[in-house]
Amino acid sequence: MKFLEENTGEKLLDICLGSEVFEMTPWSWQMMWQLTPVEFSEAEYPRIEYHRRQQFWDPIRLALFTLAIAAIIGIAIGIVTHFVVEDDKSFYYLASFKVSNIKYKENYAVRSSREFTERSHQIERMMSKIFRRPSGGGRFVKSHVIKISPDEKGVNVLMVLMFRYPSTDSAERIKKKIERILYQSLKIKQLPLTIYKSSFSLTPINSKKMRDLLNNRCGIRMTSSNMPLPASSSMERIVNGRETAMEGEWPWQASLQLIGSGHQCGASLISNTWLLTAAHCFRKNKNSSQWIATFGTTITPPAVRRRVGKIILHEEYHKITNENDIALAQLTTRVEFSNIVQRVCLPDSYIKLPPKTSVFVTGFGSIVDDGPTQNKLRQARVETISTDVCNRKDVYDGLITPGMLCAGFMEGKIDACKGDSGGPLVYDNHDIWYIVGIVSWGQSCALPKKPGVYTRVATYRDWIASKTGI
Ligand code: 4AZ
Repeated sequence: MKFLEENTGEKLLDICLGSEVFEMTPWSWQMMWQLTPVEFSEAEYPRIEYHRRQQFWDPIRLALFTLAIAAIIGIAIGIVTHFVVEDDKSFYYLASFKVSNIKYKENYAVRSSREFTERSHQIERMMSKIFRRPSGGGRFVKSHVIKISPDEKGVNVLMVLMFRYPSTDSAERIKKKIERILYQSLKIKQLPLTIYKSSFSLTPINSKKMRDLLNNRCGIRMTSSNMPLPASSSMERIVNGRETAMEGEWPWQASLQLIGSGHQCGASLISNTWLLTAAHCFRKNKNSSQWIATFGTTITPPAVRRRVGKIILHEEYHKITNENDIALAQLTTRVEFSNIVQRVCLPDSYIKLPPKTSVFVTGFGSIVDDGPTQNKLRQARVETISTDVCNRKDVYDGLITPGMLCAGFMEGKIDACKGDSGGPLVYDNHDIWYIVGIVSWGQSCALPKKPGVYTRVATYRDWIASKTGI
């Protein structure tokens, strides 16, 4: 007993907690020392229990226990992945419904008309109100009206709705969810438009059908992510700005290149054959057979490449004053619209952007004054500046004519630069992008009180229509 007391003291416990736990029981101590079995005192019982528990972990039990733990961890990871990391997929639906409190107007048939634009924005806003609920989990992405047609009780609306749900979800199940949300809203929400519930139909469509339907629409970006564009940092500019995050973010951007000399200017796709650019881009060379246009976020490799068949400069372009710095280039073969290549919308001549409106400029131009062309497309958010301010003595001292538009910041830092010329300055109107400016000129790049000067596209809307029919 004494011996055991000595050998089952702290020392034994230490050993038992170590790797030799199965060997170092009181029994094994006893065997080791060739002793006869002994009785244990009351005080020893807990310790004996402890050792029994250790024996409970025989190798099979240990293996089973490990397996069970691994399974639990696996399931937990699966659940977390499902809810947190689950790959979201875009689901598209074609919705059609009757609205009773809209009287049909003839101009609804003209997609570029003010009537169609305003009415479809109202309908799209209403859809956002219905689906962009706090509990909606950001599932609703956007909607676009495709057609407003007459109906004896008002108008018929055809529109596409885009949602993002986990890829494991089914289009039919999502359809039911969408219908439930819509019907609830029709009952409880004060909506500006009266939709007949019985007229509402929703059809799941695939991304190709969605593209086909929206191809009739300009200025739509179909980026794989629908994350909003991050705000630009205070130091951002195409000079020092950020690269475009993904393919398809600026699908109308083209690079105009002289065969053998590479990128010269930017340009914007306004139809499947026409590019809008700056007249000064062709000062060196007006021979269309020497030019090519590429699309995609990198110059090399390009996503799409086309030859240029025709170049039209504005008849009144003045290289000294930079007035009417606008030109058109026609591709020899049309481009297929896709997620990567799309046309931008042309603004109606009535469009007027107030000062300090956020607009984006994109291009492959240099990031320092007189620097090299960038292979990866860059972008910067700038703000419109009123012509009055831009014509101030300390700014451009009266050089800004009605066909020009200033954008940037009075403190400088963010600007387009050499090589961005001819490229787009675009404005986002309810997810539809309009080209409001063409990079034209400026005193150096990103200097204080010397913002970028752009060709004001709205001024030339009729000129563009007269040359292209668009
Ligand atoms: C250029 O030389 C150029 N900062 C383009 C834009 C600006 C200045 C110069 C505006 O093509």
